[in-house]
Amino acid sequence: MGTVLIEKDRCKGCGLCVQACPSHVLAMSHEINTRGYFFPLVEHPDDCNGCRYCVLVCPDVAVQVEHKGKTTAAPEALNDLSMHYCPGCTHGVIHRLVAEAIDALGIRERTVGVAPVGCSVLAYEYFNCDMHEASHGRAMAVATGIKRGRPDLIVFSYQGDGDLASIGMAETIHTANRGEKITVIFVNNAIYGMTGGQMAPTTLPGQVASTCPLGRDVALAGYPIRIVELLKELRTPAYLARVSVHDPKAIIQARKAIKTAFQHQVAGTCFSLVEILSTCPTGWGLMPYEACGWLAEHMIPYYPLGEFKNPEQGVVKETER
Ligand SMILES: Cc1ncc(C[n+]2csc(CCOP(=O)(O)OP(=O)(O)O)c2C)c(N)n1
Repeated sequence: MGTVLIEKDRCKGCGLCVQACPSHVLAMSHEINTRGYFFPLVEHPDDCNGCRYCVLVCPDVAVQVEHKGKTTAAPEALNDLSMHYCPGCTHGVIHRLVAEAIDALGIRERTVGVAPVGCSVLAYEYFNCDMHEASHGRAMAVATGIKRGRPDLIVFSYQGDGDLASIGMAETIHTANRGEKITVIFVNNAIYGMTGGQMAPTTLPGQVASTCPLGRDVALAGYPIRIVELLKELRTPAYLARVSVHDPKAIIQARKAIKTAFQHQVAGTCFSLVEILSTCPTGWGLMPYEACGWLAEHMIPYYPLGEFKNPEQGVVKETER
């Protein structure tokens, strides 16, 4: 049996933990916390099997579980701050997975992250490692400079789809093609979240956005760009994967892929990139759990998950280039 521990004033009331629990241990409160949100209550404590799904899906690091004498904890590579993201936005989950990978590899003291312009513009506040801000679309150029100047550092960029696949597309293609030894965390939520839900290069055909209220018309806007498939054609990238964070099992896969991408950099191989399908409940106009369902139903068929270049097949050693 497990024990669910909820830091209620950290919660933004998204309810994803309640939805994810296979044993229906949790239910939303009828009172609000100090921030004005409903929060989960442990309604059926005896039914907890310690699966930790609630911990995995919580974007606010507000839930921990004690099971068999072990208690989950927030990663050291994440600062103890409440994040500004909208309720249910999965940027918070992805931050935690990146921080967990940094902790697991013991690289926090020599890691530098590069934050983008987009909803994650304040990522530099949240990661407990050195961070640098880049202007819109230029995160990989900044990361390249840091890595070339200090090859001993582990350098990652954290970018949205507008940042990476629109204004930053040239940086993306050329950084990957040069095989810069950096790790890219690419958060694809199929929309420009920060600026009000405009169409992104990744918006799905027919998907409604604030600049295409009748849905993306591919005759006018073309088809959404599949970044991982595009980069796969280049010779140099070492590791390319697409994962999702819409449910606990997908999050476990995402955690593995993010760690593998960092491991590549630790091993000194080339460019690694993980595309992470992410939700934007506010921009999509959906409840957080509906947004997770929408992602599974609409995004995954267009953006298939998996490793597109893996360590066994894809590594081009320095000497071969
Ligand atoms: C040079 C420049 N052009 C445009 C903008 C406006 N702008 C800010 S964020 C953004 C897109 C953000 O979308 P995305 O990268 O997908 O990240 P999200 O907010 O969805 O996480 C845009 C167009 C800007 N800040 N600077």
